[in-house]
Amino acid sequence: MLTILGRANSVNVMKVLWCLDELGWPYERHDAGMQYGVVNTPEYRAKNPNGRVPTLVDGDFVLWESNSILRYLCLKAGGDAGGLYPAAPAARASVDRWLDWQLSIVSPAERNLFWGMVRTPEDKRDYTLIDTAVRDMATNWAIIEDRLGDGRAFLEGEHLTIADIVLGCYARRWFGAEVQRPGMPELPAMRAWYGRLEARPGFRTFVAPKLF
Ligand SMILES: N[C@@H](CCC(=O)N[C@@H](CS)C(=O)NCC(=O)O)C(=O)O
Repeated sequence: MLTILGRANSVNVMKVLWCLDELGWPYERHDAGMQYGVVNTPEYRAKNPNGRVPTLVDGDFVLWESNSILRYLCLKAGGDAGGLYPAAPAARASVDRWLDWQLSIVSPAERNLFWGMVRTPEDKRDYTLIDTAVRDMATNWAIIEDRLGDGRAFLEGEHLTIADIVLGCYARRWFGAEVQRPGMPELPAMRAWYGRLEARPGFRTFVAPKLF
C-alpha cells in the first residue's frame, strides 16, 4: 500500500492525490504539516529532511518532492501511464519542462498572492507584494494562454498529462474567488482548459475545495 504523508490543503499534496486518482490506485494518507505538526518529529525528518510535505512511502522506498513523486508514480504504472507521462523522449521532456517551470518560475512568483490573500488576515496584508505577484503571474499565465491558443485540449495535446495536473493546481488558486484582485487578465483559452480540468473527478475531490 502506498502512503502519502501530508495535509490535503497543500498544493503539492493535491497534485499527488489527483494523480493517484487518475491512476485509480489505492493509498493511505496521513495528515502532516502546518496545523497537524508531525514534520518536525525525528521520525518524519528521517523520511524527509526538509520537514515539508508531501512524502511518499512505498514499502522501503521513501520519496520527497511532489513532482518527483508524480514521475515515480507514472514510471511505476509503466508505459506512458495511461497517457499521463508520454514515453517518447521529446514528448516526455516536453511534459517535464512544465513541471520544472512550475518549481522554478511559477511557485516563487505565485507565493505572495496565495499567502497574502488566503493565509494572511485582511488587516495584515501587504497589497504591494500581492499585486506584484498578480503581475508576475499574469506574465506566466500568458505563456499558458499562448500554449493553449492553438486549440489543443491539454498542455501537451489531446490527453491529460501530469503537466496539466501540476499547473492545474496553481490555476485553481489563480481562478479562485479567494484571491481575486483588480487587473487580473482575461485568459479565455486557459479558462476553457481549466473547465476541462474541473470535469476530472480527481480535480473535483482534491483541488476544487475552498482554499484555506
Ligand atoms: N518543492 C517541494 C515543496 C514542498 C513544500 O514546500 N510543501 C509545503 C506545502 S505546499 C510545506 O511543506 N509547508 C510546510 C508545512 O506544511 O508544514 C515539493 O514540491 O514537494
